[in-house]
Amino acid sequence: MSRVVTVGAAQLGPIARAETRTQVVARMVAMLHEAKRHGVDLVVFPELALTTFFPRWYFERQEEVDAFFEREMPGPETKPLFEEARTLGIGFYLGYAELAHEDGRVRRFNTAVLVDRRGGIVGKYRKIHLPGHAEHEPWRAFQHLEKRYFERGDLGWPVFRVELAAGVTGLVGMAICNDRRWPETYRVMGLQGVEMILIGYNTPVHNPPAPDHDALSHFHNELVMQAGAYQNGTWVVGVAKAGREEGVEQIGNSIVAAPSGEIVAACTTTGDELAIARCDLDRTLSYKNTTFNFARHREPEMYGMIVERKGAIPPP
Ligand code: CDT
Repeated sequence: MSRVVTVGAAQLGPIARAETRTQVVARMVAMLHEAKRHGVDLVVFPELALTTFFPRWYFERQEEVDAFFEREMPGPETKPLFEEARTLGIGFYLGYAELAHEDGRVRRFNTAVLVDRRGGIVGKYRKIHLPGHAEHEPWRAFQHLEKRYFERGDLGWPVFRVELAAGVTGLVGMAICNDRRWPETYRVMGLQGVEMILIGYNTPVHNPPAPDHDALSHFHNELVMQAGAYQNGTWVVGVAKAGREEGVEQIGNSIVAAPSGEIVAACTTTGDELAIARCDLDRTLSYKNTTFNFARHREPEMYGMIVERKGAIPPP
């Protein structure tokens, strides 16, 4: 008996600043229909999928920033996405900027939700590894102000038990963009038995502090997700918002990596494109039960430094 979930990596091409959420949702709904025609059970959309990638700009007024945030999910513009997915019986991952009123104050997070085939939110994740900088740095060709506009996520990396396809329940976790470069992200979910990790991203080709990495951006994208999949015996679905957005080139290269570490599906454009993979969740078992049998082979008492120390301290 296999446990197959058909997954659609729903890469989005550029979203202009002037584009409305209603227009973006219409593009996403079109992708849901295409997914349905191919028998897809679960669609993964990118990080901050409803608007242009606004951390590339420095805004002086908070109201300008807040215009990119959602106050409710679903809200009036996103409800059609939830309703169409429910009608089609498709679950989805959606990244968006979340404005929440919590602990008597306004809080802002880079968030993703997992919606099940019945249209209900069954999981939430708030991005933990926020890249970039907190102050305006005019020397850069463009800004990356995630550290200014978002708080660090406060939910850890929970793993959710969700019915992903008719009669197939799986263990699903989420991460967002820069999280995918850190092995801790995958391992915390691996330690909860995760079978599929969903990751949306916006990755500029050009990295202003390290332009010598630019030519390696696709290689690094694949490297980290393939390694995360293999080392934890899990499926990994990585999905881009891609293409030239407001003058900034972003990578595509959306992929599905199998628990073997192999890429089994990939987008080949930088526009709206669906890459589809049939993912048997039981293919995780041969890795989880042998090479990466954590209970048998991990040596956590030797790993203390990983949580005790933040930056590297070389020996004297
Ligand atoms: N959105 C996001 O997290 N982007 C970052 C750019 C980092 S610059 C190396 C990423 O890790 O792709």
